This record gives sequence, structure tokens and C-alpha cells, in this order.
Amino acid sequence: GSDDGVALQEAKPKLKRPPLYKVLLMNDDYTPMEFVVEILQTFFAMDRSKATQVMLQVHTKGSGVCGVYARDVAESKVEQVNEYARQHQHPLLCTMEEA
Ligand code: TYC
Repeated sequence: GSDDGVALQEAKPKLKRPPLYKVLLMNDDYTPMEFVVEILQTFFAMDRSKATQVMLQVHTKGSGVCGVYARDVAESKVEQVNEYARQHQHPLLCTMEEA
């Protein structure tokens, strides 16, 4: 009510948006560039030109952002990419962090 806020520290309805997560690729010395480009096209819906840009960013800077997603989507991308890389015997590492 109008008086309750002071004495009881009346709670505001909390409408917090869930956090977003960046999915990152890490550079390594062994994964072929073409394989990374293929990953970015397949799992992150990039065209070949964008995928090549991001791959080169990872290659030269050490890491790069593949996309920003809700937590469950980001977790699924990370798992799928790492599983796919392992199936092809590449050490490519995909991780996530809060945006
Ligand atoms: N550095 C790798 C090479 O020279 C290419 C590469 C790019 C690897 C991006 C991983 O996330 C990566 N073959």
C-alpha cells in the first residue's frame, strides 16, 4: 500500500532479462583454416565471406566472437562445435562467457 514501502522496504517486481552469452572460438596451431570457416558457416549461419573474416580475427588476435545467445542456446553451440571438432580430430576449442 501507499505506506508500506518505507517500513517494509517493499520489493519492486523484478523483471530482469536473462543474461546473454558470447560464444567464442580460440586459436590453435593445428586446426585447418578451412575447417574453422566451415564451422562458422554451419553452426553460426555465416556466409563464406563473414566466416573467413571471423576465422582470420581468431587466427590473428587469439579469439573471436561467433555470436551472442541465450544461455541454453550458447551451451548447445559450444557442445556441438567441440564435439564436431573432436570427431574430426582437431583441437579447436569453443567457449562461452557472459556478454
Ligand atoms: N591458426 C590456425 C592455422 O594457422 C587456424 C585457426 C583459426 C585455428 C581459428 C583455430 O579458432 C581457430 N591453421
